[in-house]
Amino acid sequence: MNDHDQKIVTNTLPTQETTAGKTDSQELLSKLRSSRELFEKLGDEWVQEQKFLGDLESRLISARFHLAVLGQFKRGKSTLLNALLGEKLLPSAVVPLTSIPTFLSWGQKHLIKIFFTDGSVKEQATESHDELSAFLERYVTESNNANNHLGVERVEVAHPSPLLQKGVILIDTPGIGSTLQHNTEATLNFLPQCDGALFLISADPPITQVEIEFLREVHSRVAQTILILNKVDYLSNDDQQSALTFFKKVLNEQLGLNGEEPVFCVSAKRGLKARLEGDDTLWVDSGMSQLEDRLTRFFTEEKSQALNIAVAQKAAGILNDGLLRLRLKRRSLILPLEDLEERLNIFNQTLEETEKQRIMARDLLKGDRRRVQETLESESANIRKETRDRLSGLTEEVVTTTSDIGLMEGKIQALLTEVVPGLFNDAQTRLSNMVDHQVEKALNTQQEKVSSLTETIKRTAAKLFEIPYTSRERTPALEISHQPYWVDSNWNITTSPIPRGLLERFMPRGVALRRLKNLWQEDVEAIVLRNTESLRWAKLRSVNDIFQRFTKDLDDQLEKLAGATKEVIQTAHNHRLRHSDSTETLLTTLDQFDNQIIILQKSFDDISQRELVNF
Ligand SMILES: Nc1nc2c(ncn2[C@@H]2O[C@H](COP(=O)(O)OP(=O)(O)O)[C@@H](O)[C@H]2O)c(=O)[nH]1
Ligand SMILES: [Mg+2]
Repeated sequence: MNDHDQKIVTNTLPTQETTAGKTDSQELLSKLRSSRELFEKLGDEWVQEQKFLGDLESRLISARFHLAVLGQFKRGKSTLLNALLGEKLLPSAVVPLTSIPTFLSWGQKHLIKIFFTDGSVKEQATESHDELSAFLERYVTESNNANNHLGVERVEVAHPSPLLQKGVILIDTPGIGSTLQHNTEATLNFLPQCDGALFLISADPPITQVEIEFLREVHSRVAQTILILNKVDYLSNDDQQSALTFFKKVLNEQLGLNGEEPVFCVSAKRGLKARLEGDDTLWVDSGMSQLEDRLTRFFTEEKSQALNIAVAQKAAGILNDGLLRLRLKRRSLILPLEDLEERLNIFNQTLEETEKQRIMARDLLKGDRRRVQETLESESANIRKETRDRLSGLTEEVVTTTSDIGLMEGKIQALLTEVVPGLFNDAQTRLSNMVDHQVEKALNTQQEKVSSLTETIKRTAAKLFEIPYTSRERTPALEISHQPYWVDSNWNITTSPIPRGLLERFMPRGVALRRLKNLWQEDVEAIVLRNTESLRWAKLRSVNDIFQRFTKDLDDQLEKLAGATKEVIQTAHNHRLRHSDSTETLLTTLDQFDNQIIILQKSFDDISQRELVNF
């Protein structure tokens, strides 16, 4: 990494302060860098350590906290986000918006990116506020993009707000509620990948049963929820108190919360005004200032602490491995030559044995993969049957309950538009849960197997060369990256282009109805087939992809460890044969590195200990 890169790094790190004054993330980052540089000086035999430590640096730098803003339509989600940004950017409307989430993250300049379901992207970069919000409005509002006919998948906005610079990504979500039922399901599917949620209600009208149910689900799916009572500017102090008491009573009775959950009372509208006019007093009065503090302090710190612990522990483990090989090399430089060769032979036998076991484990994994694919196929067949039954039932009901044949087609179209997305979102969630669970189990078993093989290699080497070695917990390699993704897919609802009911109107009613039932049955069949197929295909691809990547990662892990361990012994051996006179100098250098690694390792341990105490 050159100087230029380093500058960028420092600028983008979350910047919470600890009691020591220096940020933990920054201290950790600088230790990671020192460690990596140390292994770079040690040379190519430690290239794995250099790479792993570099990976940890990037992970720390790119850590982001995903915070979804939730609530029914018109509770003021977009207004609240605009207030936090200090700009009227997101469209705030009286009509329901489409089911398109907007991701707000930090950028030096304003930039809007519209991602379409066909994979294309449209960008708008301008500092003109009007152009930006007009551009957004074109894609995310129901009035401009009814039923998402433009095929937008998601929207990303880069914005230079200080809150975003702290590493928070704010997500404006479609409002839940009865109007667009499938939005609720899509939002719920999306939540487990978020780190926290802001849940908005207001007193106009008071919390509804739909919202209570939604909040209940949110609570069970997302780690942290912050409750917000918005639009308090409508209320007198007394009214605000009674609204709050009522809300807490509901939380207690319906959700079993003990009443200690803080509820932030805000006026997003006044907050926005305060930011636009630079009125600090109004910002505090609007309640937004307290909310903002809570967001930065609580969420970003909590997340970065957990991440810091994980990173520090991993780094200590990496140093441990590097140290073991350094000592192997040192020992290989001083053992009598014959003795060294004999030990190297024994070690090679161990490597052959672990290689055999690795091949066996890989075959087992192939079997697991086949079984996952079988589950996927049989569950897709179930989904096909269930959704077909459900949709046929519903269309038949329309046919039998509508007396005017001319009205049927419209009714059925409306019904399909309403029901299909929810139905297939549910199916998708079910299929995913089922398959993911099985995949995870298979991969975990494989992970354990490979971990135990790598441990065998290290232990054998240590024992054979009489080096003290304590194993360090190395967290699993399996880390599927979790950028939240919106699962509200573009489900197919197209029926036959030939208008129905024209011909049929002139037939005897019994005949006409039978004919229409059959025709719509065919449409339903086609819709079900297209949707289950796209669902099955997408999942199959992702399953194959993850198995492939994982197998390769684990193979690499083992192969590289074996190779690197053998290499240090081998190069020491070569060194002995070629220039035995310079061995003393090399030994002294290795001892110095040994000391430095121990010091760094201790500082990683300190960071993870200190963080743990703070929790
Ligand atoms: N009086 C008042 N109105 C608000 C407040 N926050 C939002 N609104 C209004 O409520 C309506 C819906 O707001 P919007 O942000 O679009 O809600 P969303 O659908 O949840 O994103 C708009 O007319 C806003 O001006 C508030 O704090 N006080
Ligand atoms: Mg909105």
